[in-house]
Amino acid sequence: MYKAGWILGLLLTGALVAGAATTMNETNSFAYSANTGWINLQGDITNGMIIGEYVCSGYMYGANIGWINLGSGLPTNGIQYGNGSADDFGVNVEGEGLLRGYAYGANIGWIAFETNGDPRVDIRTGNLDGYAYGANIGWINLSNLYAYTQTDQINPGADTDGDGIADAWELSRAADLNFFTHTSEHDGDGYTDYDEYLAGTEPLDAGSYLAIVDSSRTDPDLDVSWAATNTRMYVVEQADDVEGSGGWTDVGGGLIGPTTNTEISATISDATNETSIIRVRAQRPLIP
Ligand SMILES: [Ca+2]
Ligand SMILES: [Ca+2]
Ligand SMILES: [Ca+2]
Repeated sequence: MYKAGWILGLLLTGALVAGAATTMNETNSFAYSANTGWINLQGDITNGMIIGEYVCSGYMYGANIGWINLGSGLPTNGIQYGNGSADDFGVNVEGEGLLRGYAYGANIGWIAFETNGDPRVDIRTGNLDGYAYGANIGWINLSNLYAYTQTDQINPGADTDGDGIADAWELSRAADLNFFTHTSEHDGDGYTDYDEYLAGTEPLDAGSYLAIVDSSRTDPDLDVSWAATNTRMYVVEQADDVEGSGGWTDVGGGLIGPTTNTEISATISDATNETSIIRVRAQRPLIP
C-alpha cells in the first residue's frame, strides 16, 4: 500500500514547481482520522502540503492510507482548480482562508473539503481547523484536543511575468498577464494596480481602495476607521511627515484583523504623538 502511494506521488510530483517545499509547521502537522490514524501534512517535507493564497498543492501522508494529493498547483485556468475533471482537481483557498475542493488518494479515493466540515486556515495564525471527508475513511480532523495543524507561510503563487503580482490575481481579473503591470493604474482611483494587489482592493473598481474614512483624537485615544477586506490584516502607523522620511512606526495597535466587516474602527491609546501623520498599512497574510 505504501509503495503504490509513493509511486503515484513521484509521478504526480513531476508536475509541481521544482523544489517547492511544504509550508506546514514542523511540529504542528498532524491531522487525525478515527478510522485510519494520524495523517502527516508535512509529508516527507519535499512533497508535503503547500497552502497558497489561491490553491493548495502537495501531499498529505498517512501510514495506513498512503499519499493524498491536494492538487498539482497548476489549475487549468491559472487561478483555481475547477474540480470538474480528474486532471484539474485540488483544494482551493477562498476568501478569508476557506479550504474547498477535492484531494485524492490512490488507496482511498476522493477526499472532500466542503462546507459541512468547514475546513479552513486562519490567515493570521496559520492554524487549520475543521474537517475533510472521505467516503471510504470518514472524517479527517484538522485539529483536536491533542494536536492541531498549522502552516508557517501562505505561498503567494507563481509570478511568471515578474511584475510583482501573482498570476492568479491577474488572471482572475484580466484575460492575460499583460493587462496589469507593476505601474499600471486602470480604475483611476489614484492607487496603482500593484498597490491594490497588496492592499487586497479591486483594481477595476474606483470605489475600492484602502483609505482612512474617519479619524479623531480624544487624548490619549486615537480613533481610526478604514475600509477593510477579509483577506488582509492592518497596522496603523505614524510618521513625522507625509513622506514618512523618518520612517513609519506602529502607533501601538499591533496587527488588526482580519474581519468579514467592510470597515474596521480601532481605538488606539496614543498619548505622545499629537501632531504625527497617520496611515493604515495592509498586511498580507503569512507571506514569506
Ligand atoms: Ca504576475
Ligand atoms: Ca487603482
Ligand atoms: Ca480600486
